[in-house]
Amino acid sequence: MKMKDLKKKINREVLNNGFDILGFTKIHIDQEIKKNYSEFLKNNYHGEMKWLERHYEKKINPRLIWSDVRSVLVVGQNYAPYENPLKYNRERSKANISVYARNHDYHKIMQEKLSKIQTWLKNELKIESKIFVDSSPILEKYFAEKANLGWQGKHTNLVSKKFGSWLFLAEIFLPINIEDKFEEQGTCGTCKKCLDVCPTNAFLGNNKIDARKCISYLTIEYKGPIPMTLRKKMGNKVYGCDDCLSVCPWNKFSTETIEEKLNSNNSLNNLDFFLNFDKEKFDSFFLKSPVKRIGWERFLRNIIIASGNSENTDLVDYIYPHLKNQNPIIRGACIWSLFQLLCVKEKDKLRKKLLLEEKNKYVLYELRMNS
Ligand code: B12
Ligand code: SF4
Ligand code: SF4
Repeated sequence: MKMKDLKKKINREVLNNGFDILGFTKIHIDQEIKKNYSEFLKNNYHGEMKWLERHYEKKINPRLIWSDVRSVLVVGQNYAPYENPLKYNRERSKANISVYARNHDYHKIMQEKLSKIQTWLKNELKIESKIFVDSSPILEKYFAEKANLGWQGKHTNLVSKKFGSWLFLAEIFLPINIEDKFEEQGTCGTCKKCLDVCPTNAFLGNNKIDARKCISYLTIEYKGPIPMTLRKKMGNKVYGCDDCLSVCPWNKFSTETIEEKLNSNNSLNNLDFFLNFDKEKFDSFFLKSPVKRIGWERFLRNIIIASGNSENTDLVDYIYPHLKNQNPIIRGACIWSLFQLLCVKEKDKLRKKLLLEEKNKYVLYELRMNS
């Protein structure tokens, strides 16, 4: 079959399976990208995401993942929300979950579609393949740019002229040489809205991020106590952050996703709704959502910090019971949060009580720092 016809066939199959955009590229990785990645690691900008170190060799050499791979087919899934998520930052008593996590888990949805395409490739074209989404050791944004899906914006994510900043990425490794001619899809120009909007100043300049400061990292990946200096900046965000994506001017060309399981039309719940949860309720409420992967305790930590930022003193009664939690990180978060909401007299009462009862050094440190 001619290359042009093969591409056409695969193109049709990928779009028929519900993906929104695709492109082919070779597996070569530019020297500069390898250097940037290793600098990112050397500077420890990845924080606790140690798997990014373990992934390094495979990421810069896709043949270590699959020795037969010759090309990468990159697919994109539009998950554009129906309204600008920046507006949710103002709803201080609500638990602000990133639009990508308000519905079903995109990993599962994309994996199912990729599996169907993989079977089709094998049965129809006798082509073996490997499929990947997100957590695999693949430079997804780099390959997406090379496959003409868009360009890596200053916020480090891929920007598309058609879908703005709202594309999930996934890959199919192919054992054949098939590629699209690289054509620059666009640039950020002089815009730097994403850099300016970041509440925690996580960007180190164009295309560079210190992930340790990113609210997405802090709420999803980071297990410890949220650094004190960043707590207020988290506002009501309890899972991920969309600020740098939301301000991107290219979003004006995007249209709401038609993938029902990925739309973010469901409204946000109040913080007290979650403060009343326990592990069982958490597991069943987030059964199909990506939120479940952080587990109840990390989610509760985030909910308590957001409650401290809410200026809603009604939440105090819902926070108090969590002071008895076995996990010192939860008790520490409660202290910080209560000290944001209580009056001087109540703070004093709480301090005296905790000084008698609390034995954990870290929790006592929180008490000292917040007194
Ligand atoms: C680790 C990770 C994170 C980390 C680190 C983020 C980051 N920017 O690397 C954290 C937890 C913070 C994160 C957050 C988010 N993530 Co994330 N994440 C990943 C993951 C698993 C790996 C990315 C990685 O390798 N990072 C390491 C750095 C070194 O890689 P890099 O950004 O590609 O770095 C390059 C550039 O920065 C550049 N560079 C570095 N220095 C310099 C200097 C100059 C001068 C230049 C020109 C370039 C340059 O070179 C580097 C090497 O290629 C990918 C999936 C994957 N397998 O790729 C998803 C992925 C990037 N995440 C994604 C999403 C959606 C998000 C969030 C929006 C989720 C949310 N709403 O909370 C946020 C966005 C935050 C942000 N602004 O990046 C999507 C992005 C889709 C897209 N359109 O690009 C991906 C691709 C997952 C997917 N399959 O769809 N994420
Ligand atoms: S996701 Fe939020 S915290 Fe992270 S870099 Fe973007 S704006 Fe900053
Ligand atoms: S907000 Fe501006 S600088 Fe940031 S990615 Fe979009 S176009 Fe580029």
